[in-house]
Amino acid sequence: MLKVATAALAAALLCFSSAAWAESPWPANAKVYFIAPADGATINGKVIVKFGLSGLGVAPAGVEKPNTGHHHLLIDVDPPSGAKLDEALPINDPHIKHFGGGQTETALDLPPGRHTLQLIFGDASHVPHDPPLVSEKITIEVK
Ligand SMILES: [Cu+2]
Repeated sequence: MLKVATAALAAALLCFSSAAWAESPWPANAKVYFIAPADGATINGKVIVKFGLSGLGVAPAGVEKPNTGHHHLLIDVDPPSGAKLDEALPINDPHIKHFGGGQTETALDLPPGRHTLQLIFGDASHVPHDPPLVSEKITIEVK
């Protein structure tokens, strides 16, 4: 009897965890963050942005491998929300940069003034998924 109950419980847990997996493909400990620049930094010239990632791996766009994806940089824009999270991030949007080659840093030419930067991770097909894996949003001042 105990064995049957244990097996039923194990089956129920398995169902539950695979359902949760379908909603969020990102591991619970996965994290994206900025190594540089620092929040509030004032920058002269090119903005060197370094992307941090833990709990996941980087793979180029188009490479389907579990627990991998590529970085996207949101410039002066909020992350998508709702149903948009299950669609590919737009390719030709000047506010969204894809790093589909698997890059982990970039140099930006931004006009002088205040800008916000935020990272959002996407899968092989550029889909962020719901809930999205995003970094904190940082604000920088370009001279
Ligand atoms: Cu992409």
